[in-house]
Amino acid sequence: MAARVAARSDAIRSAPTHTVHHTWLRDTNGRLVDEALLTVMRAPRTFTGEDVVELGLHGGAVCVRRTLRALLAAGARLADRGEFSKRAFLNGRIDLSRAEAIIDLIRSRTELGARSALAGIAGGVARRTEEIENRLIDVLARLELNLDFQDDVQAAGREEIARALDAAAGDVRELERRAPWGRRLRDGVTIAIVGRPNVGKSSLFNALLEEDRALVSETSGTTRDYLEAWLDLGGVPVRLVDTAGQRDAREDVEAAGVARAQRWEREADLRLVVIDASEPGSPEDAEVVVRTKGRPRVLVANKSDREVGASTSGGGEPAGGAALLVSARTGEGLDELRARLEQLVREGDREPEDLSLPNERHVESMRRAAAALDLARASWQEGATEEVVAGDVRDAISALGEVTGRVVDEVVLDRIFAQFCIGK
Ligand SMILES: Nc1nc2c(ncn2[C@@H]2O[C@H](COP(=O)(O)OP(=O)(O)O)[C@@H](O)[C@H]2O)c(=O)[nH]1
Ligand SMILES: [Mg+2]
Repeated sequence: MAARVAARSDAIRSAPTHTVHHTWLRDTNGRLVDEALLTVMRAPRTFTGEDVVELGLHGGAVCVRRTLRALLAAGARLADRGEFSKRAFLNGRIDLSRAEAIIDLIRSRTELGARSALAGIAGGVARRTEEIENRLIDVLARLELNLDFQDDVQAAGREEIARALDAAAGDVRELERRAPWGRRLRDGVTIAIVGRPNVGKSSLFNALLEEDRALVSETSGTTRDYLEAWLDLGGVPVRLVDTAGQRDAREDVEAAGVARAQRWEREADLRLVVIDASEPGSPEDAEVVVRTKGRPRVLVANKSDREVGASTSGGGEPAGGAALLVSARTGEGLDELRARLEQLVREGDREPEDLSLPNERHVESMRRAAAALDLARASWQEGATEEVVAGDVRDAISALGEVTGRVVDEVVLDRIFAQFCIGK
């Protein structure tokens, strides 16, 4: 196919594997399209395990579009989403957990997320589950053997099998326990900045991002829609959302913004509730504090640089007794705020040393494997027959086999590869 658009097509057709060739690309009408470097890689040592040609083009969207058009006219077709990875999987070049880790790497938003994805591509999760599977296959073999032996050997064997089942269940659960970190790194955590107008939400948004993203103004109701940006807090990708100040809106557009702010306030994983330190006793501040009570939140009193009561009558209880005093203007308290947010998004967890982190699909398989192993242990202790216990062990092995895709159904495959972008 590539030879149809490339000059020196004979040389390219007969090129040895893993060689790079300079060439000119022409469309079917013979018009020059681009100058390119063409890499020839022949099966089986390629990503998909099939013959592959890669084109290195001059940058720019136009070159790519023209080359693509020429290739399509010459009879090529566009790949489906994830088609290359799916072929690699079907040809046995990568297992399913590695294919998923490729998606994780492409989507990663923090250094830690990328490191974890790379650990997955290197086979971290796959190796652990395969190792447990192998031990369980040994247990199966022992169960078979046990049937053929006399009583004293059998007694020693019984104990060993019980221990092996215990250890396997323990190891599966240990892997499963890392799942929250996997979820955190893959999905990120959403923090919504909420409060009444003019308390400094947008100023804090900018200060946390260390860039001027949101408009800041003395005029109330400046932020109408919401704004979002990604932030790295201790390795966790955080989607920070700046919302419109909540009040009885004067016009439709603002009312729509307030409705969105309310939705963020309800649905975010964590709320950064901002009140004005210079206006203690503000009834609107008291409202947001009460409204967000009992939900994950950090209360901050902003404008700590200003004199208290500068613009109100003062008096009454300060709305946020336990609020962290900060100033978006001077930066006071921001390090502490960052540290507090970081601790909350990590839910107090230190990151695991081994960054091979199972995803939700893996966890679902691991739960079933652990449950089957629990059954096997219980039956074994109660003196069930080898056949019965072997059945449970086989269930555990096939559940674990879903992680690498050794045992997997077509629907699951389609769902996984549909998450890829085209060209991967
Ligand atoms: N003195 C002082 N003024 C602030 C501080 N943070 C925000 N402001 C001012 O308060 C006004 C409203 O800020 P803005 O971030 O737009 O508030 P928002 O409506 O809650 O998004 C602007 O005039 C800001 O300059 C602060 O820490 N100290
Ligand atoms: Mg604002």
